[in-house]
Amino acid sequence: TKDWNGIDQVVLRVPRGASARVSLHGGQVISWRNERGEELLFTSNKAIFKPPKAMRGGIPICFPQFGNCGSLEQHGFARNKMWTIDNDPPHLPSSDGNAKVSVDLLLKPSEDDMKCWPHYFEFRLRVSLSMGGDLTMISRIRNINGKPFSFSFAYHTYFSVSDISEVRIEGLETLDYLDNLQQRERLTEQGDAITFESEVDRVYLGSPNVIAVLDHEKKRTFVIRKEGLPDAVVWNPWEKKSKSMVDLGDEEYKQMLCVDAAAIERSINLKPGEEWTGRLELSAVPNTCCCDH
Ligand code: TA6
Repeated sequence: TKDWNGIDQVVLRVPRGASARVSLHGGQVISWRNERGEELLFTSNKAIFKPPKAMRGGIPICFPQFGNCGSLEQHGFARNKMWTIDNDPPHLPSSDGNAKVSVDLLLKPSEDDMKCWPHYFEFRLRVSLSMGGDLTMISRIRNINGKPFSFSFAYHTYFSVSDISEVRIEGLETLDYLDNLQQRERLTEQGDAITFESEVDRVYLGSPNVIAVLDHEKKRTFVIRKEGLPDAVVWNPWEKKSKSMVDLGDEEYKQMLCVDAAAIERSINLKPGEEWTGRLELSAVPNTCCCDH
């Protein structure tokens, strides 16, 4: 299908009705719906659909750099480039036996990109996106016989929540984190769950591979399962920062929460011929009970 600027999108739909939609601009997932057709990802009403800028929301891919700790644009170039569909992807057995629909997207270097990152011509980034009961993204980055290079990576996931003040994150307790609001100072999480009363912008280090985002009002829990992604970014801009963002409504911070499976603290280094894999599996399950425990 075509999208807002005539840019190709791929829609994955499973018989039970769940679906996902990914744009070839940036390889960005821009919609993930459950079997009842409810949208599970946040997209700003003021999102700017104007390539090369990434649209605010969904799941932008941050590569080869997270944030602005490097020489490249914020979060690297991958989310601002045109990707292609691999029509003959390597077959991979589905991990849980569920019927899945999938698509493989490729980011290949282009002539004019080679200037912005010395290794641009030496890597291939493949994202295998599949829908079963859950949404699975497997990114594979290969150094195709160039010089060794290193990178950081994140699935910059915008979850749709009913009211940020009714949301809690479980699984990051006791971890150290870098606080982007305090010059990336290294602190330790004290709480028994993360709740939100103000702007939060943190990189949790060495996080476990399962994180739960509980939306009390929607009686829904997002379960994040990750492999090869040791860190987790938690971000909500809150009111003041939202007002300074042209592509985010003043009140929209209440309906969004970024929890990004990431590899940030320690860059990933690839020698020629080596490949890295970062796997993300998202599911949205009804809260078993609505009691606060
Ligand atoms: O998610 C962490 C973060 O680096 C925040 O500091 C904020 O800048 C956010 O990403 C959004 O970045 P973007 O480039 O998508 O506006």
